[in-house]
Amino acid sequence: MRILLLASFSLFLSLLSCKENSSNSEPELPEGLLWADEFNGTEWDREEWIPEFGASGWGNQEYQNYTASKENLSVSDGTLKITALKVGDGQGRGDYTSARITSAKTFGPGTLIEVRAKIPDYKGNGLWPAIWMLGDSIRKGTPWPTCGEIDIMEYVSRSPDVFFSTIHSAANNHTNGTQIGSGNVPLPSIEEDFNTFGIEWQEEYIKFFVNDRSNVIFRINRPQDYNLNNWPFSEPHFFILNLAVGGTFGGFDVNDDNFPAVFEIDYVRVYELED
Ligand SMILES: [Ca+2]
Repeated sequence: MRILLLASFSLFLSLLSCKENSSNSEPELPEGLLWADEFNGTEWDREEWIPEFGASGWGNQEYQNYTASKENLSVSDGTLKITALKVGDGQGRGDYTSARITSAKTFGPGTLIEVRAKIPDYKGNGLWPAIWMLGDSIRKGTPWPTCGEIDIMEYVSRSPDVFFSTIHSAANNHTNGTQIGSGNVPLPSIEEDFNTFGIEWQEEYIKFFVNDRSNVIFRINRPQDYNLNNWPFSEPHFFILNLAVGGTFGGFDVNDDNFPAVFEIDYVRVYELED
């Protein structure tokens, strides 16, 4: 992992020097930063993000069809905008479009991650925006949940003013009710303001926080007898940013007044943690 981080860091340094050569207007990056996307400019970065497509239901009988069209996925005024739209009669598979992107880069323990985002304005049931990570092994054939999943922030509009942080592994996951998570975390401003959702990720634990690193809402420790089934979190994970509509968690009673619904992400930042 450390080798991977160092490799990412070198890449970052070379990217940084390219940027410095090409533009003097880039904002100054905070100290210790390994990688970030500030979503400046007018396009999402095709090298850093991989869009996913389709209306497969995504394992939860979700309604949205993911596209990478400008209507669903765009960058403007310093934020990434994932916009869900109603394109059909409503209440059915494919009746809505939205977007889901995964990061090309992966990250692991020894990092502090911060994602500043605003949930869509509250208008009723049916929206499910999320900031989360999956173990990179899933890209090489390891099935879910053995690959590992870290849900930094999940929100469902049927439960306004709260969010959830959760981890899933082969030993602990929602299919058998053994996932480990924060439960409801109250955050009344979540639909009105930007908030920062983050994790402090070390070999021995993951701490989830909101708005300030000291504001820890949930901590999970690596088990004594750890292995890939109960602690896949020593392995690299990639980011996923998405806005789902309906489904078993989002809820099937979708309020069609929600649309267009905009999930805005100001930045994704990954810092190297001191030992
Ligand atoms: Ca930004």
